[in-house]
Amino acid sequence: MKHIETFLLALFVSTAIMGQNKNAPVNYDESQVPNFELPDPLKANDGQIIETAKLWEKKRRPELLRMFGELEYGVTPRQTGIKVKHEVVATNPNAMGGLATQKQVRFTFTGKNGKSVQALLLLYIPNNMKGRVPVIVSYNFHGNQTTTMQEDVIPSPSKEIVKSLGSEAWVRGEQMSRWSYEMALQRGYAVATMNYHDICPDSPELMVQGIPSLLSGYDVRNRKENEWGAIGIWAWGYSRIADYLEKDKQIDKGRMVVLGHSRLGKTAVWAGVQDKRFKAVISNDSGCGGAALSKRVFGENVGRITANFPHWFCPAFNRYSENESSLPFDQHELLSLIAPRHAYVASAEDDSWADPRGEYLSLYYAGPVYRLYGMRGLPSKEQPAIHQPQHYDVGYHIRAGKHDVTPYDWQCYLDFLDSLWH
Ligand code: GTR
Repeated sequence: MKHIETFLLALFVSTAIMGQNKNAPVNYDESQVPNFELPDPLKANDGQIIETAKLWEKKRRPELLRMFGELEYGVTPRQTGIKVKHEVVATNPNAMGGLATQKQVRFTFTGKNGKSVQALLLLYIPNNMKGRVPVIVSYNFHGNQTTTMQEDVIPSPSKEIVKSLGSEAWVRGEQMSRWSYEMALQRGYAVATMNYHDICPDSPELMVQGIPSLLSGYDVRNRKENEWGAIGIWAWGYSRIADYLEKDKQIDKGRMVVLGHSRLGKTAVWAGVQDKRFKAVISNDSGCGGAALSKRVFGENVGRITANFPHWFCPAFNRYSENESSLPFDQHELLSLIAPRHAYVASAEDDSWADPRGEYLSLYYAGPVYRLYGMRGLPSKEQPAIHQPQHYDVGYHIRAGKHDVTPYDWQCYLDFLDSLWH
């Protein structure tokens, strides 16, 4: 008995220290949202009020960026020592019935330790356009081969690594509904995709086979408080895709967009915040740790996410499990770091786990930073009705249905991008 008591006590103490809690209560009732105070993005840590874009860029932006690195996603190393080689392994000038030129590019990452990792980029470039075209960069969940029925798309290398995650189901075309390639191409946009597991398999056990294997001493279960996790590494991967695309003669490097769904929406935001080459950043249903405000503690919360996905964030984020009120920042400040580039947040009506209202308010409260640049954030605190997209210098929509990416979402994104660039 004594042993059991001691064991339970030890378990309790260790989870309390770790902070993560798989059973942290989940609230879906708006009336139970705690009273919370959101930090003011325009108030520096020393209390100074930021009144100009210049001071924002010099003082407040770097300060906030540092906090998100130190306390949430982990710090992206300045130098990884990783070298990247690109090789075009397939091309098809007549893909999608002549609509596009398809290229498949193998990335070989080699670490200082001599190990290497391979990833495969699938790129569709519209044929009906003169000159350079904008590009939407977006990771896929189950491999390039699942995004289209096109027979010539080579399965992503991660297919083998992630078999234990159920990759047998990851067959050609299986995720097609999430990839409105034709629509994007017809409207003059290139689309580039890669499987995120190629960069870093999404499990603490398998991660060692991705980019982490090239980083000497990296051990996801034994990290420094501010050491990066999977989201940070995937975000780094998005920047490596940008490195390639900005050298492609058909791509307009001044119009690169990063788009991600759900965990990859969190990743897209963190990538877009850090890498200014992304001129528009699109978060599709990114929820907790993405666009949604943490302090509302609505739907998925810090306790749940850090317990279920201990490899996503840095260990310091565990401190805020069931303790969101003590976060020195909130996700509206993350979105505000995208200014003066363009942020777009999308929600789905039935996706309460991702807290649609919290996603909306987060973008709304990033508004003051946009206004510093003379740009238009969201004008109203009232969330719009479904299928009423709000397109200013930032964009928002909520659609009917569940957690997903649909042709309607793509249509809204393309309309928004057209409003900026056409
Ligand atoms: C869920 C997770 C969410 C979201 C989602 C997804 O299990 O709780 O934060 O990332 O997965 O990526 O589909």
